[in-house]
Amino acid sequence: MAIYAIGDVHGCHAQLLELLARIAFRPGRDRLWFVGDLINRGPDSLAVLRFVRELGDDATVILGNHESRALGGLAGSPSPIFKQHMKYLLDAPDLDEIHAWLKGLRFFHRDRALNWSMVHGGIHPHWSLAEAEARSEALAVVLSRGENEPIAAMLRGGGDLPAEEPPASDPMERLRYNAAVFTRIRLCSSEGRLLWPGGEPSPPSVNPYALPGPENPYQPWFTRLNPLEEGENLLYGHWAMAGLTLGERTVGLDGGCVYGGKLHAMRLDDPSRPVWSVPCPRQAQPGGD
Ligand SMILES: [Mn+2]
Repeated sequence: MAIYAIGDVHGCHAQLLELLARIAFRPGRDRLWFVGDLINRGPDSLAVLRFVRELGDDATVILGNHESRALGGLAGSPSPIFKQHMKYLLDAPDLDEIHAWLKGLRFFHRDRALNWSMVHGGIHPHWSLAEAEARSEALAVVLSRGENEPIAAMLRGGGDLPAEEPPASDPMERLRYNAAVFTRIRLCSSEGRLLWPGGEPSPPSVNPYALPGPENPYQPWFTRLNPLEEGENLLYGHWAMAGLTLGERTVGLDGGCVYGGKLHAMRLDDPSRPVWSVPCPRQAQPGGD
């Protein structure tokens, strides 16, 4: 058995199949980890969803901000822009099956035997992996209950995300903050305050999507991370403008495939961490989440 992690696919079905051919993926024997954002922006999100879902136990998938947004929209009253972006999903004859499958996915995955964890955006630098697991479970409970109102509130978008964790007296906003951290975190101050795109006014020099310069008060979350438990490693996606980021303990796998970059796979159960990459044509303009 081999275990491969795959970066943000964003509907690039043909490139996913090409990458699986490149790694000589063996269904029923090998395992695939997907860092989230299977869907949107690219040409064939529905084919990617169906393909990955049909992999069954061969695939471990976590929620990206795009799947989270899909779940939030399906639970609430979808905006016109949501209906436009997600028309392929809303019109799909197998929407109910896909929706049920998405609701069963987690925001964070940890494999203690492999010593790898996986998240789409990241974790708050002050959290331990155990704390991230607990927070992810609390979110999964709300999804598994299947009640629309709390799911819509928990996964609500908007530019009003707080820079710091809301008080315990506001449990729903806490859940919403945790879901946003898992799927969308990028920049963090030395005090642990988060910078959200469209959120509180950021220093004019900060592009919330790009890697900041060294003088910037906001730095990537993974550079401020508490030391991970001995031997533990953390895999993430989401940061297309940073591209493949091979850190010692953290690995960023989003190669911006949908923006004309690459779709990457990395073998997790091989200490040399080999990487395979497939180039992709540009299907969308960079910028945004
Ligand atoms: Mn993303």
